[in-house]
Amino acid sequence: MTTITTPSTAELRELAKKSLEACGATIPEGTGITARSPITGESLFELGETPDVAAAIDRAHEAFLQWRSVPAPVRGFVVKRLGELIAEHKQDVANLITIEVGKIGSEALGEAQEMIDICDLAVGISRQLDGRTMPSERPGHRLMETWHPLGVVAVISAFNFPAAVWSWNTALALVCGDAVIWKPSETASLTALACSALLDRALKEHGMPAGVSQVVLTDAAGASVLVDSPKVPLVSATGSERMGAQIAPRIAARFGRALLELGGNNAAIVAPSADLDLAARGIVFSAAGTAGQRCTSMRRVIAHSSLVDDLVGRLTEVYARLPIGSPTDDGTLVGPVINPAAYERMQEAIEQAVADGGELVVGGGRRDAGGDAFYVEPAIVRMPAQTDIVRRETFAPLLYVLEYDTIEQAIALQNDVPQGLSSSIFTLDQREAEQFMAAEGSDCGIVNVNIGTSGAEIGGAFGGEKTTGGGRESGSDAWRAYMRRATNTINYSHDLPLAQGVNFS
Ligand code: UN1
Repeated sequence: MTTITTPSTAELRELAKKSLEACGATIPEGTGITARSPITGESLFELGETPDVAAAIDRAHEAFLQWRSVPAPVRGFVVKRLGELIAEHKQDVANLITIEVGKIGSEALGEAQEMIDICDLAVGISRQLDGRTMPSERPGHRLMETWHPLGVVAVISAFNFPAAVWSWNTALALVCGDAVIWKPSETASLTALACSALLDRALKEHGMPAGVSQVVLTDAAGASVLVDSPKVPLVSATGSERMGAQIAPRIAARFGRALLELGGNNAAIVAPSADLDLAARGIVFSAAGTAGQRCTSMRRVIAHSSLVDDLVGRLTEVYARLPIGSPTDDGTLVGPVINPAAYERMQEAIEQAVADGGELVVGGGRRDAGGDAFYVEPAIVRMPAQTDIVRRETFAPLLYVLEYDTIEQAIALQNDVPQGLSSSIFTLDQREAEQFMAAEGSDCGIVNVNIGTSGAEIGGAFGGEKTTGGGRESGSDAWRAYMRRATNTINYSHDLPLAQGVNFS
């Protein structure tokens, strides 16, 4: 095993402390939650659990009653300030993301940038929470709709985007007039404390109620209180399909709304006309970047039989020299996976794929950094068919390669998985690209041409179909999920004509 050198846990702890302090965050005293770094695999701090999630809901609800009456553009000022504070503390937030989830510097800064971007977008939206006006069938009447704040929104976020996913939800929910309770992943509490401290500051500077934003450090039992509370009209949850399947029926049973962003099994089709250099670069970023731990990470390549050998050859060459190491080193492109379980699941998936007739072409080994830190070599497995293991999401840098002969076959393979988040095609043939984006093409929420599956901008709606959960966050009109719609019929005449020509006199 090649050895990896990392900073010491004491050094990471010191940097985390400095970054937290700079953001105005304090570590809650007590026990219950352990902050750990995948860089060394050791614990950083013990944190106190939030004792009473139900009380946090009550506080948020109280604050909501005031916040909903603040004009939306004024709510936008708070979000604008949040964006400024994140920009000011971009490096601090990025440090915490690197320390806690192992992202390389550029990707951690990219995540902080994504937060600034969504704040900008939300500020603009705060002046555009528009409803439609429709013609009424009755003379002297007007028909229109008004969008109102919804209430308390619970944001349950995963470890892999420990800050950005909160900000997508929160920036929009705030301008929409909602209060937000954030239940971060237990593996990313420090990042959550820093980000919520910045929002607390923005709220305070604008004289707004503190209860509008709260973070609860808690486990699945604490999350259940949010999921089951009738005082939480919307639960926006990012995580595994298993988690989604557990909470969705419970939210539905109380007629709450769920915005789910669950698994992905994202594929790229590489067609005969593809620019192979571009395709290889796009694939490597999406499949090996973030150590394969994005919902949008590329898990499958579906390559035309005429070029599959060439493509696999190119990818193998790049994979063999990918700089794997501590994310605190400038040259590193692949940091650690989050925990030992992630490594084990990757090994099991490789074993199963090989048992199914697959060929491990490159990677899969572990690089020793000592202890419980897990640095893995991104792997490529060529598969004879899309077997069960390929149809499952393994949250690690593991890429399956399949081949096809006709574009119809390729699209059928792309769609023949339970998940429906992101997809892409590398082609210079416009017919093929259009076919892929058409109704009978990719069934995913994100359908790209000549770029990989990951790295979406915040301007578009983000989310996917099937077991991905159907939710849409971030740009376009995703804000509507955070509001309730009232349809208004206004009679400005002296008569009372009834709709559908009904006569009642
Ligand atoms: C996620 O992995 O949960 O499109 C979100 C991307 C990022 C967001 C990923 N903008 O890869």
